[in-house]
Amino acid sequence: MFIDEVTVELMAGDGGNGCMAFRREKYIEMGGPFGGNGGRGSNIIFKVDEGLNTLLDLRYRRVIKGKKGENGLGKGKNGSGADDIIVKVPIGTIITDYETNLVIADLTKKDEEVIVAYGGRGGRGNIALATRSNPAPSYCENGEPGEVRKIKVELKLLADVGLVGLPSVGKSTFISKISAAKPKIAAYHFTTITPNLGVVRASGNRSFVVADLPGLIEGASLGEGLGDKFLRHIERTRVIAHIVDMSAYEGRNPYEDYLIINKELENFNPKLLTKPQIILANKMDMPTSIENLKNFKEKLPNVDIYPISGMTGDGINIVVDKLADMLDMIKREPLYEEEKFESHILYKFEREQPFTITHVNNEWVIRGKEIEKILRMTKFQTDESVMRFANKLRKLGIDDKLRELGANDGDTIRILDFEFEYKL
Ligand SMILES: Nc1nc2c(ncn2[C@@H]2O[C@H](COP(=O)(O)OP(=O)(O)OP(=O)(O)O)[C@@H](O)[C@H]2O)c(=O)[nH]1
Ligand SMILES: [Mg+2]
Repeated sequence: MFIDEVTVELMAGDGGNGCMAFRREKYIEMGGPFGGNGGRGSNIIFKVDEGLNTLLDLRYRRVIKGKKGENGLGKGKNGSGADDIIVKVPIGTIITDYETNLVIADLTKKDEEVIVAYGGRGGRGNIALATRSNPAPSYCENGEPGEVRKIKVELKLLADVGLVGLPSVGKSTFISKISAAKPKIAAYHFTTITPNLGVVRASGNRSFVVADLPGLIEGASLGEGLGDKFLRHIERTRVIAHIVDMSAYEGRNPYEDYLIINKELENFNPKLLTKPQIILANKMDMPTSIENLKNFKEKLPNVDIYPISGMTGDGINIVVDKLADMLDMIKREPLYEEEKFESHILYKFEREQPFTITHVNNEWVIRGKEIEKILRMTKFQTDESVMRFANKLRKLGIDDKLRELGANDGDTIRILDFEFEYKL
């Protein structure tokens, strides 16, 4: 099965917890801090695997979860980091953030990889937390939670030439003649239901990749037939080879067919019409084709039209070399503008509001990624760690805001499932 779009939820691994321990040695009475740091949680990485050509594997993995880093231990032992999760995807895979629609990565190169969700860093143990003013802290941190995000994964085939046309005009026959691709060919419409790729060799040791796509019909851009599902694959091709059936099979008119297809391309994305297009007048072996081609040419006097027969192979070598010549002249342009990409770090700051405060059922509820993260990283075992947490609340400005909003001594404050009393 060919799958070219999936949404996936990613949960990178949490960092391991830091450790609080003290040195206890025979002849040393008061040992120093001795707790190690937790290890980093798994990142979730997407990597190109050239052997793949569909996103099918991802379809059955709606949630991808990273592993937690190991906890730090006594005797200064740091926990080890969890192995990263590598998700293999075909070349041409685009990953966007589900909420912001910003592009995280467009993977177009062999073995290219990108971290899509970052694992949490390990919590610090009390060795790492020692300072000059507090050389033996009796607290440590929990690991940082791993990044959680929903993404859209799309495949846009990385072909040089896209074959477009109405059903049964001979697209699959053509690709089977010019490459080693062996698609299904038949007289009924929509024989091809998923794209086929073929590598074509041209003169001068040149080669390029052609995509045979399912047939388009009027209204395809609105979902008719196999719809716009496959139009996306044309977006990345550098040249469009538009095949028109000159035999006027089933009483059709080649010129009208030609207009229908261009209209659908334009409706889907006006940029498609600015791509170089070559017109292949196919089925020239049929008796009616000569007359039809003459009329077709009259309608399009300034356009180069290449007569071919995918069946007999007539004219196809000329077309193959012409395509190679065209490709030599056109460089591959990036599919997305720079601004459409998210910059992983900047974007975090933009999106995250520091915190919100609501007053419900006589409780002040504080929400916010940063404060929730701090809470989850705090171990409330000792007065010291509670003090540290209170300091952070003050630093983030939460104390001031509560006072401003009229919180009174003794009111209940809640963050996630943690409750405490407000003290002025
Ligand atoms: N006479 C003649 N018949 C052809 C030629 N090319 C293709 N055909 C026939 O036209 C029919 C459709 O061919 P396909 O190659 O399957 O057409 P397609 O454009 O891939 O069709 P869909 O996948 O359904 O969109 C088949 O019966 C082919 O044998 C040609 O050059 N001459
Ligand atoms: Mg076909």
